[in-house]
Amino acid sequence: MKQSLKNFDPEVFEIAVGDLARQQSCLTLIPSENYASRAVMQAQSTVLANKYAEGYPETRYYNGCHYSDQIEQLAIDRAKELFGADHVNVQPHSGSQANIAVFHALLSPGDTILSMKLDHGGHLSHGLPQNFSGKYYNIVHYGLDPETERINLETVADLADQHRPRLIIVGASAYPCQIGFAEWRKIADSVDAYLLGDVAHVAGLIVGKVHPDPVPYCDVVTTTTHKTLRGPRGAIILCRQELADSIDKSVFPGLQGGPFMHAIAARAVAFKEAAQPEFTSYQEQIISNARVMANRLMENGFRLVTGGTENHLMLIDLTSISAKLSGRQAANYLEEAGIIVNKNTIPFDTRSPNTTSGIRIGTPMVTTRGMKEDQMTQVANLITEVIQNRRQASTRQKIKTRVEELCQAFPIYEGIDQVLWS
Ligand code: DSN
Repeated sequence: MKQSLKNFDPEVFEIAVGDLARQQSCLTLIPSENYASRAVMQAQSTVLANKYAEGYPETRYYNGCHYSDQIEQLAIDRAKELFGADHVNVQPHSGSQANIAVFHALLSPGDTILSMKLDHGGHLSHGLPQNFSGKYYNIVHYGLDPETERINLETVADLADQHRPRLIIVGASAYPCQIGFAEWRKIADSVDAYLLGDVAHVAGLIVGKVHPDPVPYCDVVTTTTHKTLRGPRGAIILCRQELADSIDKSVFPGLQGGPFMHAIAARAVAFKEAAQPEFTSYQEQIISNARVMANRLMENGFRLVTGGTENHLMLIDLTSISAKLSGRQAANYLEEAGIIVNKNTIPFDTRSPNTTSGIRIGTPMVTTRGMKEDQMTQVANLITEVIQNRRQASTRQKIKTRVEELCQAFPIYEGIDQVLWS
């Protein structure tokens, strides 16, 4: 009971230390990840984890919830202020669970949902046939326009008119363009549908005012808290006051039991961080870094889906380099060189999601490290060198050394004792 993790279970400790070293020495460009701060991680390892607190502040099903009530109310109040929302539920364990809770609150099984196709940039929980959403609801998908590779709002409006969905979902996990929500509100109103904004990827950009705001237009907004928002893993649901009761009941007791109070504490810390002026500069830098990286990649001969980026991510169409090169191969080559990206389908991809013709790249993590435009040009050139010389293992070794040097110049955590209880 009294021994430290390091002393009691060196096996687990060393694995965590190993991943810390990996995170320090690799350039991670996965747009949905980030480095949570030391304060966020500390809050997440507090004794608040030991408490069952089913219910909501002041209406719990367990005794001894005084501090659980305080922490959850603090998280709610901070999130409401940060997003300007009428009501916030801070309990969902993940983005998918937040979406399930919304569906349970607003829909009956078999109701129609209009949402974006996964292979055009949507999300599993937006109606993939193998996912709960595809099994329990009637899914109609919109995709991207083959010419522009953007969402065509006229097509969305036509589909809505034809299928009369009860819910329209706007939001994506691999879409490099900004989304304005006012037009979506008009489409939803035209068919009397609810509008859900799933802004998991861009929540930080929204707080930083470098992306349009969904809150005035959507009935409900879901977001994870660990992507551009840079908090701990988890999710929240924002909604209009009249939906508050049904959303809360849908999360608990509808879907979840005890909330993770330590995770809620860490969310509260993240909301405080996101309210600081530096957070806005961080979000501006993410966007600026993404533009610079996209431009250099295009100058180096890569085609990017939509011809660039308007947010934190970009999709490289590898067929512009070679018809034979898949996303899986490219991501593996890059990992050998210390650059972590993920394979991703591009619109109208002929390859499977496991192989893909694209890779997805984002700037939130390198921006958290403090990198700016100059480093983005360097990173784009390193990616290019790896891909152009993909038959040469020696190039990957050479680039790995340069990646490690760059990472050393922009450290994330200052030492093990900053982030691990030793
Ligand atoms: N899995 C996330 C992503 O990588 O975009 C979405 O939830």
